[in-house]
Amino acid sequence: MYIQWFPGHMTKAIRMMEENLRLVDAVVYVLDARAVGSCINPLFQKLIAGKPALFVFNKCDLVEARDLGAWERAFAAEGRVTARSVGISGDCSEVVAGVKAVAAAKLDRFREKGATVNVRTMVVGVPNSGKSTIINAVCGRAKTVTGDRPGVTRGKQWVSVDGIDLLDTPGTLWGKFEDQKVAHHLAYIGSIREEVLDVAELACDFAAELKEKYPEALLSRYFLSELAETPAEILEQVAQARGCKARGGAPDYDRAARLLLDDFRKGRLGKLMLEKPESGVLKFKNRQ
Ligand SMILES: Nc1nc2c(ncn2[C@@H]2O[C@H](COP(=O)(O)OP(=O)(O)OP(=O)(O)O)[C@@H](O)[C@H]2O)c(=O)[nH]1
Ligand SMILES: [Mg+2]
Repeated sequence: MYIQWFPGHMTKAIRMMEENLRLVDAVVYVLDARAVGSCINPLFQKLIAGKPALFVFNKCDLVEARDLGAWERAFAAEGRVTARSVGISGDCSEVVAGVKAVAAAKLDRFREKGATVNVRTMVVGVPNSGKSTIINAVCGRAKTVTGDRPGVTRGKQWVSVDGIDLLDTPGTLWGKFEDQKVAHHLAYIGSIREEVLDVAELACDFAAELKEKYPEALLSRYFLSELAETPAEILEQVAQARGCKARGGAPDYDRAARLLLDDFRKGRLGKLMLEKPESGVLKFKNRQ
C-alpha cells in the first residue's frame, strides 16, 4: 500500500512555524520513542538549523528503557541533547531541565545583567506524538486540547509556566515519503489519518513486521501456539482469537485489523520499538 498524507493545514502550519521562529529561543522536537527515526521531519531542518534544540523521546512507557539508551547514545554522538518523557504520566521534569539546558546561554546572558527572562520554545513533531500532552504536563494543567488521533491541534497556542513559554503547533508531516517504511511506521503509531489508509492492508503489513521482529508479542497476546505463514492468515488468527466474525461466520478482517493496531498503540502487545538506531540514526544524518 502506498501511503501519503500532507493536507493543506500542514503547509499552513509549517509556514506559521517558520514565521514564529524568530520569537523563540529553542525548539522542543517531540519524537515517538517507538519510531524515532521516522519522526524526523525533513521540513524541520530549517527550523532547527540556527536554534538550540531539545529532542524529546515521548511515550517512553511503550518501549524498553535499554532500547531507548541506544537512541540516547546515538543522538549524543551527534551532539544532540535529548530528554525522556511520558507525557501522560504528568511528569515532564526532564523536558523542563532539558529546555533550560539548551537555552542556558540566553539565561546566563540575562542573569549577568540581573534580569530573569522566560525561555521561549516552539514544540514541534509529527501528529499524535504527544506535543500538547507534554505541554499540559509541563504546566500541570490541561491548557491545550489532546486526543488519540492525528491532527488534533490546528492553530498555534502559547502557554506559559514558570520560566518557560511553550508554543504548541499542529502535528506536521512532509510532502512525499520517499521511504514507505517510514510512512508505514508513522501509520502504525497513529500519525496518519485512518481515513486515508486501508486499515486491513496496513494491519497485514504490521503483522508481517511483527512476525519478523516480535513474534512472541503476537503469540502471547492472542494465545497462539504458532504464527501462520502469511500476514493475512495471521490477521485471521487475530480475528479468531478475538471473536471478530462477519456475517456468515467469516473472519472480520477490518475489525481484527483495528484491534491489532489499537493493541499496539495502547501498549497491549508489550514494549515494542519499531526502529533501532543502527538504521534510524543514519537516516537522521542524511535527512538533517
Ligand atoms: N502511552 C502514552 N500515550 C501518550 C503519551 N503522551 C501522549 N500520549 C497520548 O497520545 C495521544 C496524542 O497526544 P497529543 O498530545 O494530542 O498529541 P499531539 O502531538 O499534540 O497531536 P496533534 O495535535 O494531533 O499533532 C493522546 O491520546 C495522548 O494521551 C505518553 O507518554 N505515553
Ligand atoms: Mg496537539
